[in-house]
Amino acid sequence: MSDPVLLEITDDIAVIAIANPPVNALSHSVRQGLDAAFAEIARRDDVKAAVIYGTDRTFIAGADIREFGKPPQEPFLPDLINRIEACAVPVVAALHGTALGGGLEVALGAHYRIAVPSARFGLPEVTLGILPGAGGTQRLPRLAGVEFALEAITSGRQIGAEEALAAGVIDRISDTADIREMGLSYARELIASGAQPRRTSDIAPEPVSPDVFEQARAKLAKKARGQLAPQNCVKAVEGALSLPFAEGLANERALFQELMESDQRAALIHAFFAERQVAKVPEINGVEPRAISRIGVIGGGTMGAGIAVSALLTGLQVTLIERDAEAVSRAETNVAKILQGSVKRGKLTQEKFDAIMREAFEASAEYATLATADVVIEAVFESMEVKKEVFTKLDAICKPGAVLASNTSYLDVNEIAAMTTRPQDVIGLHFFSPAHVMRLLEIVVADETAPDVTATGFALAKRLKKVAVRAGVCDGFIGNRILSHYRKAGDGAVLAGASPFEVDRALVNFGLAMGPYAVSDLAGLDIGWATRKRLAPTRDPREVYAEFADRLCEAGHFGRKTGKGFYVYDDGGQTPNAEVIDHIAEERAAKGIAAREIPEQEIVDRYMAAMINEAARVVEEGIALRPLDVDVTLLNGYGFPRWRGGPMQYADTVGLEKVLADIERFAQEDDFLWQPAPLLKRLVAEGKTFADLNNA
Ligand code: T1G
Repeated sequence: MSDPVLLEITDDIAVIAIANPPVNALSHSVRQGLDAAFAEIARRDDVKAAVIYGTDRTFIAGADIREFGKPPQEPFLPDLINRIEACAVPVVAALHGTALGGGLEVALGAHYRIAVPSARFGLPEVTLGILPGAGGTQRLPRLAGVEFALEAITSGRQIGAEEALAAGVIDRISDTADIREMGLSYARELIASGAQPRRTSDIAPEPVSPDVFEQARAKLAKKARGQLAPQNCVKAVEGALSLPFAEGLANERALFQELMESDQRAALIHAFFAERQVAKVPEINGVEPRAISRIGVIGGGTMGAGIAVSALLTGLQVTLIERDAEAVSRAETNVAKILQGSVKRGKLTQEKFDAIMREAFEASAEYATLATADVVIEAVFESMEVKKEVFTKLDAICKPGAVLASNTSYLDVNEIAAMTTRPQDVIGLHFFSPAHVMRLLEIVVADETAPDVTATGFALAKRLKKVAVRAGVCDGFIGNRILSHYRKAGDGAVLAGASPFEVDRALVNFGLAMGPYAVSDLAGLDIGWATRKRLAPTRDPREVYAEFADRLCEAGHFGRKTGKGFYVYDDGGQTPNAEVIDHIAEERAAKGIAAREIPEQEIVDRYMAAMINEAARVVEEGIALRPLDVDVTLLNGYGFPRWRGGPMQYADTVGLEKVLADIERFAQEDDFLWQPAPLLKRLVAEGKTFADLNNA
């Protein structure tokens, strides 16, 4: 591989070009190259300034995350950045693309910073379970103030060039396509004006009240409950105020190392790479997706309108079909309302909204308007009869090569494909509600789906900024199938002695955004009830069926929408519904169950063991390609705590032996629900992990 760092001397200026595609990460060879370049500059007396810039798409996007977990190699990044800062001549960082993490830290070690208008900046380390470990927590507070630095570092968010300029992170914005020239002309100007090196470490940080740190800690204890990195970020920034620079840097390093060794860092890095690896699906490798510019959506309800907005926001043309004029008008209102939400949140200008509604979006009752659609996504009522009617019409109307997709959340996509004369063009695109917000998209590949149709599904997902996961056809695909199992484990814990409220609390403490019973109330208890009734004829008589939720539904309590479910909803918020306890007590008595206290950890163990066990089956059956596909699904569609990496990462962290032992323990209570998955048993026997399968 050619040298990733090139040094050339032009007009007494040392120009350092970094060429380490795809994102100029600070790999070992890049660090060595930069170190050598600044050693060379220190040796020469004909150099009056230096410029660092990134070739191709971006400045440095950070340390090379692939090196994490391996023994660090010198030069270490903090030392390298100190060397850049110590340079005897002015150093200019010429910035474009994304200067993130160690990349921004390199720029902060330079003396002057100039950027193009589209450049973006950030210290996203906290999203990886670590913290800016190369001076970012010490230099950013000095340059931009403690409060700006605290917010930027604990959120990990990206910052635009204008905001960076206003905060003092960069000195100039220059609208040019020639990054090298931009840096050179700034350097020439600095030389001409006799400018000297301007070292950020020399700046005394503006003091702030200690309350600033206490408030940050308290806010993060709620917002980032259970997470280590945000709290260490606060401590590192605190050190920028309370310690001299060198000691602040040492404090940052110690806090960084502590995080590097944590399970949370391993889990968050796993999530980062899994969300990229999940799109690497063998069957579409090298397969050209079909062109996508016009999308058809059938159904203008919550899902259809959300899908339409998701496509409209990425510049696609959308034709939405409803059954009659009144439904068309309702659909238009739904779409406009969701888009207006983006305007209110500042994600869309009113002008753009008007342009979308005028030029990109149309709603109609005429299927004929779909004749030019490249992809049509059906999002109508979950009934095979209705789907049959829709797909028969689509088959007759749509152009050859149009992709016909169903948003069904559990119906058999093979059966839907068989309703058409073109099963090779049929696929499942299972969006999650609200479709314009949730990142997960399950791409359900039917038996006859053509590879380029699957590739088109992934291309559409990328266009919609979704995280797509390939799923095989089964009831519930990946996520909902696993969900039905861990929900049963929750019910089992309730029948054994826990209350639904204890189950919710245990899982919220574990890191879920909401407990399963609160989620059911939110979604509507009638939905789960309908599913259970649908599956009743096929239910195995050995299954221990929990009835207490049915009792609530029979009484008309469907959760938030009726003001009462597992919880009672009034203007005082939500409080446990005592009626539930009576239903459960009656059910235990009828089933002859003597309730016992279920410790919080056991609730978590039951929940996780059921999730992991069914996930192992889903992987073994090929419904999910790899364990990482299950992790990506649960992280992006089911609120699984990201800092635990997903159920399979969690299983590897606690050990598959423990998971199997838990399953065998619970099987003594219910040997139908708790049957160890063969894959899990095999991995334990072979001393392997789910991670071993990810890389197989
Ligand atoms: N290291 C290694 N590989 C990386 C990488 C990185 N930092 N960033 C991206 N990649 C790979 C990625 O896996 C993918 O690989 C390809 O590049 C394109 O990425 C000391 C310790 C820069 C905004 O957290 O946010 O610095 O799948 O698909 O959508 O304080 O990548 O093609 O084989 O995401 O255009 C801090 C992480 C590191 C930035 C581009 N930096 N990257 O997005 O492309 S920690 C980050 C991103 C650190 C210091 C600490 C995004 C991007 P493949 P992509 P994209």
